[in-house]
Amino acid sequence: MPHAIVAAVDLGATSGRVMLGHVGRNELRLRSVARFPNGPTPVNENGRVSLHWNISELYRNVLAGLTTAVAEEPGLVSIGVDSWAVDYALLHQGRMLQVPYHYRDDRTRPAVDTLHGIAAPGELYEANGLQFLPFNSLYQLAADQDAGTLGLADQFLLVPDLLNYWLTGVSAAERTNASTTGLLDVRTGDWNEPLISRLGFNRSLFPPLVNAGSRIGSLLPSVVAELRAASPIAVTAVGSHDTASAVVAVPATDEDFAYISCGTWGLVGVELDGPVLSAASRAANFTNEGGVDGRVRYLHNVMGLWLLSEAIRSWEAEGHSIVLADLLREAAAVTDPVAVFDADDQRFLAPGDMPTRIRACCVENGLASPRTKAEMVRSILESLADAFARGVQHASLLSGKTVREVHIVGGGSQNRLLCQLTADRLGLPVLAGPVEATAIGNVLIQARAQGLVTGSLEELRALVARSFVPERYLPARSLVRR
Ligand code: LFR
Repeated sequence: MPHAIVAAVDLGATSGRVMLGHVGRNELRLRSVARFPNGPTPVNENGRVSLHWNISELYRNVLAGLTTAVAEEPGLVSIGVDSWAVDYALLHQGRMLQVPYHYRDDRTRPAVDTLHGIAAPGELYEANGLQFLPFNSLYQLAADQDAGTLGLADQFLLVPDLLNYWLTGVSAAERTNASTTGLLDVRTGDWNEPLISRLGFNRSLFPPLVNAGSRIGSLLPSVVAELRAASPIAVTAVGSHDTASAVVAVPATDEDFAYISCGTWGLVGVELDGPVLSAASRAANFTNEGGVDGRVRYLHNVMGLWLLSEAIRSWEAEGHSIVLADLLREAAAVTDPVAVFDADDQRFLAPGDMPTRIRACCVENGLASPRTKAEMVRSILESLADAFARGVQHASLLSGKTVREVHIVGGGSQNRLLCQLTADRLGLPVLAGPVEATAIGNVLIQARAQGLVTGSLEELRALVARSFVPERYLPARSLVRR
């Protein structure tokens, strides 16, 4: 039975990891070889606090992780990189011009209005099918244009494309992630040249598009030396948008499923063969992002575990020591009703004091503010579960797809209270796990490119379901509303 080893580099907004995947026709095992923290670095920019990714530190950690991977498995045949979406580097003749901005930086505010003056939101939706998020790359590019940096650049590389360029010297734009720029034609999946030129961007900035599963190149000799690799290693394009990789690894065995990829964000939706571009879909702010194998990830961004992690960060900054497991146990024991606030409220996007913002949101909406930490956590989880349930219902209604079960994958699948509350509010079974869905999806697409596994996404998902059996949460009968 053929069997091989590939490495997944998976970069999330709060942590990155390098994982080794052992894959054969009936085998799928992953093990972590490196984990490192990630997050925004605040920097003074003319009196404004700007937020950036520490990209060279991230890359250093990736190289160190890959060095360990090669030392442990000298037969490693391929590497694939995924990360969060929308953020990018601008380069001139291969030289990075600015430290990439973090999508939670608010520099796009004026640019959004300027850009909408050129292309109205309805027209943009018709062209790119994306939900409005103020950080979609096209708004960031408009901000860079106003700042004068875009004019200096000859290349735009999204974060995983930048890392692939540093590893191989090859510039390419992987399609699933490129779909989050707002500059792809939602119907053809190609760069939308008329839109690009109308927005005043130079078409030559954008590298050739490649599909997940294609070979990007070989490691540069300097990287081979750094990793102390003795045999050739390919760099393979995977679903380089982390959510695209996570959706590949949803362990669905029934085709009538919805998914919630829950980490920093909660990405709630269904997989479709074609986009939904109706006025109702735009009003509900649903997105048609590119999936692996030409599928459409029809989903909505819910604020996700960011609400919880940022609340904990605020409490810790005030000197409290927080043990997450204790906090979740206390939240589960809360019996009084708590506020269910709108987890989608844009005020929660930026870093900062989350409990104060949540209380303000409750007061403005006539809800009783949570009084204790346990009530605050319960209120966050109830509000997330509510937003998840609404997201699934909207996705089903707007796309016409039947949903009989809901998969929660990613870090949030470990949060038992959140899984149960979501099942209760939906009145549907929730299947939780795998936690490392993104890395698994990354590994599987490399393995398929190497010929170690074959078949459709459904076949890959069946392998995931056999290898990582999800935990089932049934809705509490008393709460079933539909
Ligand atoms: C999740 C994610 C979302 C995207 C957000 C910002 O990690 O990739 O899909 O909307 O981060 O890039």
